[in-house]
Amino acid sequence: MEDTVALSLDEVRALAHRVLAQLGLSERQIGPVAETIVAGERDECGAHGIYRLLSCAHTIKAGKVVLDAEAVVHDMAPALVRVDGGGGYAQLAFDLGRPILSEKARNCGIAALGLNNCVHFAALWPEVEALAEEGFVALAFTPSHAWVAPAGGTRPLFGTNPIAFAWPRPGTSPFVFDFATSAVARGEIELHRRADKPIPLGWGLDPEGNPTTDATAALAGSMLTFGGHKGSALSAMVELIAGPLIGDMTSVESIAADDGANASPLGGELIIAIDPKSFLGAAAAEHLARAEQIFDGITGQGARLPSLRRYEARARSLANGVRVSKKLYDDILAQLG
Ligand code: NDP
Ligand code: PYC
Repeated sequence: MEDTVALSLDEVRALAHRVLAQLGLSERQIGPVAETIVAGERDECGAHGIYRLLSCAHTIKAGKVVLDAEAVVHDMAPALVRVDGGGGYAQLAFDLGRPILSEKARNCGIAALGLNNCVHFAALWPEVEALAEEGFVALAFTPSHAWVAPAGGTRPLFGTNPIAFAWPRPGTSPFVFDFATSAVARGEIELHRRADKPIPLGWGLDPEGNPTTDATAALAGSMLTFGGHKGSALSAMVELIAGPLIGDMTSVESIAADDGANASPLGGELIIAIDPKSFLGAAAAEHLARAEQIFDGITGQGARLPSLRRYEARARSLANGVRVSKKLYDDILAQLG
């Protein structure tokens, strides 16, 4: 069995702060970036927890993050706001834009936040979950780097392009799902490569376009979308609505800007918030209660709700802390010189 190290969540947070500070990231960015890393580790989302400190180190050392970025708000319309992240991490721009998005969604019933010119390495569920905790139905989308072939093709065109959705539930944590439109996130294949483990067929093609179980070959070749043509169309949708619609890069443009550095993707993100109270007025509570029948219908037949695993992991981690791979921990400590 793999050697592990036990850490409290405060120790995870302190480690993230130390590494990011050592890398020269501004205090203003360290806080929100560290919190998404802590949240990923806490909820046992291995590909987006402290492992991402290594990609932060790589991306920052490659000069691909503006360390002292200042995000700037552009109020576009009563229900539309854009935040230019100034080349810093997306968490900085989201932090600034989120209260404005909430206010606009309360005033207009629906509102959209476009984040521009940001570096992306994180899972999207922390953002939509936070909006659902405020009572909104929320959606988020972002392109990444061109790593994924369209269904029927063999060459990278799309990013791993996640779609996240959250629904507020009375008296309990929101219903949330968040997944890549590729068969898995690229981080998951990277973790297989680190552990020297084969990947299942269906995750990727080698550089010659053949199906492969070799993680290194899939990373060098192309990843595949989930659900054949359906995941492929959803991935194209993410490219469009979180790229050209908000004046930002496609995954092809992001990887071209990367210029071989193998750094985290650069570009945009679209977040939509809908206020059920504006749609439904006094009947909102009744309809949200009716929605619970859907969730009962899922769990009532032994199926699980997306987000349940995370919430269970969260409860465990809050009580007992987390265990992280010793090799990963040592690799992160090495960043501190
Ligand atoms: P998965 O394929 O593991 O899917 C994750 C989602 O599906 C979660 O909501 C999960 O809930 C739910 N789920 C998984 N198994 C089941 C099940 N048996 N029954 C019900 N629900 C289930 O994740 P991916 O590899 O596609 O993506 C992982 C993360 O990577 C995402 O958070 C995504 O945001 C992130 N990512 C970020 C990118 C970026 O550019 N910023 C790019 C690509 C991915 P639960 O969490 O409870 O298990
Ligand atoms: O795992 O595919 C991924 C990913 C890309 C950017 C952040 N995560």
